[in-house]
Amino acid sequence: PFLLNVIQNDTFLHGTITTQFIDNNPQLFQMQPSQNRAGRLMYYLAEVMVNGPSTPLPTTSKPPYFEPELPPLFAESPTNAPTGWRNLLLEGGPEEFARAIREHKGLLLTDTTMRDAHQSLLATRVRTYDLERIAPFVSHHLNGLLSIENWGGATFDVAMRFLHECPWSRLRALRELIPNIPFQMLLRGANGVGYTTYPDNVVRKFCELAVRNGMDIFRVFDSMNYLPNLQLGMEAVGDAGGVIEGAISYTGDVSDPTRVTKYDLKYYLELADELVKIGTHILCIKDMAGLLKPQAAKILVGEIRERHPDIPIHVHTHDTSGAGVASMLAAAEAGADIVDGAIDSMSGMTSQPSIGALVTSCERTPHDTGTNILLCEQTPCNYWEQARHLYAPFECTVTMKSGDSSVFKHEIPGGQYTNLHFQAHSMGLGNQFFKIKDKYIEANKLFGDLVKVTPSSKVVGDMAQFMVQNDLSADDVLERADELSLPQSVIDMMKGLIGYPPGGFPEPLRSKVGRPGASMPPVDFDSLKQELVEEHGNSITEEDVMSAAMYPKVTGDFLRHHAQYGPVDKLDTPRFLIGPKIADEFKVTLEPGKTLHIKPLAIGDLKPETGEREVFMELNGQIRTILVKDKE
Ligand code: 3PY
Ligand code: ZN
Repeated sequence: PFLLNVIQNDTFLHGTITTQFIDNNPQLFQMQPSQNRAGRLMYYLAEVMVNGPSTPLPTTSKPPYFEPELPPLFAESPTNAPTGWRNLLLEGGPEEFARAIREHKGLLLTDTTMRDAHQSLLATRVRTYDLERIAPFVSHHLNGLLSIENWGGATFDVAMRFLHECPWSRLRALRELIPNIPFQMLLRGANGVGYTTYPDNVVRKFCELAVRNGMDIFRVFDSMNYLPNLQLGMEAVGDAGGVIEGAISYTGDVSDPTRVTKYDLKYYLELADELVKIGTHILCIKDMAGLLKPQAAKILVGEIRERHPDIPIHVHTHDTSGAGVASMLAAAEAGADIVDGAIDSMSGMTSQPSIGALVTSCERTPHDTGTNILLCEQTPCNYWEQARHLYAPFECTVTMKSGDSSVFKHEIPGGQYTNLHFQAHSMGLGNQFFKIKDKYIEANKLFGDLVKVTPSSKVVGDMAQFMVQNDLSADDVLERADELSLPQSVIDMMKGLIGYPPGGFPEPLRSKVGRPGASMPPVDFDSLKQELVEEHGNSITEEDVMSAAMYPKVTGDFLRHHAQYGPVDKLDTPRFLIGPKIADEFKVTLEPGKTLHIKPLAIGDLKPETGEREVFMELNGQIRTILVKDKE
């Protein structure tokens, strides 16, 4: 539009311009948001320079302007990556893959750095940009990993909502750079990658598209271990051609015989039997809060191993209490094939236990991981140690200084623990965090002792906060449930919208709150697509339609943001978050061979008549002026 405006101007066309032409016609030289990617990005940068971050920064910490260092890559092309477990999976299919895992000597590892670790430590904010930079190194040097967890859980929502980037593009980009290591995602059963139950056809189509975009292994769980929901997710994965990893979400303590609970060893063993019966390729014990003590791991894994000698067992934990490494070693001893860890500098506390600690602890034992520890210690660890600084505004360690063995009592899952801790501190109630933990325990009891993991954990957390805010005891809630304005999530859960816990919900709370909801009609993808095309144009893909089926509002906002501001995922993280500095030249690579050189020059004075400011920037050597409304 910049050029068009000028060359369509009559005075300009008739060659009668004077030196005042520019001064008299500033509108012709001002860029508007446009279709052109460079123009839209310039508009984004100008907007952030004038009005501040496009995504909320929860703390005052600022990211430094630097790029984490990478070693010179001697073999960076994905086409000459060494073979890994994915080659075997692609050749043999899921059953053969599972067989090979069982036959493998030594402990196998899943690296969660690209999903759960940053979900637990950095509020899920790690951007595709920083994942892509380390990806070639991972592909070439960590090819012994059984899998990389890099998608699902909260990453889907956060990518669009806060990072203004497309989760599907992230998956494709990483797939291209890491062709040899299986990718793994977290699927919340019938809740897909959302917080509520979706119609069956949404979950099915989601899995199809995920496989088509490069996903391999699907860890399927249900927040209540509700078998029909698990089964739906597992069948959807199987039909899509993915590896089914049915998960038992673990709570309580199977090593404590004095504990009277519905989640005893028998409960887990029966669930394991069911998951095997409905065709899981791999069986996962998903210890989302880090409650599986070493002794419990030994009992649970040992028993399952005996009952199901052919099924690979994969154990996931969080290191909240600090017992994570010990538990994973005990799981390995008892017959687990695969455990989850995170690169050292992204491990510990509410994240996964450190891969470095796991690898070194297994050296020269029957569980030797065979992973090259030196590389593991050096490059990815250094990279993530530096990259974490870019996410300083989201860093959990701003408030959280240590692990917490009281997790064995309150049972708050890793990611949620970080969130609640952070929220308490940001409301100035840091020294009241213990109250939240206490109410979390009470709320859980009110609901009849739930397995707590997204979304059931969110409901317990909402209830705990509600009880703290309104100074309510469990008895108060029981007496007055029909008159209190309980959080919507609580009401929805009681109606059965996210499934049913073993034994159902306790009375009288359930009848005071409501009845199970009606079953849901399938989503009509064609008409949804049509609606999206009408609003956002012809470039809508099947993947966009799926995003909209799960997150209608978030997806709409994301698509509008993209139309207005372009591919902001191509900006480095500090400039994406807080904008560029004046006079500091930097590069943006839109695609190989298409690089923009940008240098912000100045921000003009506020124009009182319009409330706007001009931002002057150099783009590939040419001066551009961008007009931005100052929202102050
Ligand atoms: C998620 O569902 O996002 C989880 O990480 C559950 O553990
Ligand atoms: Zn987890």
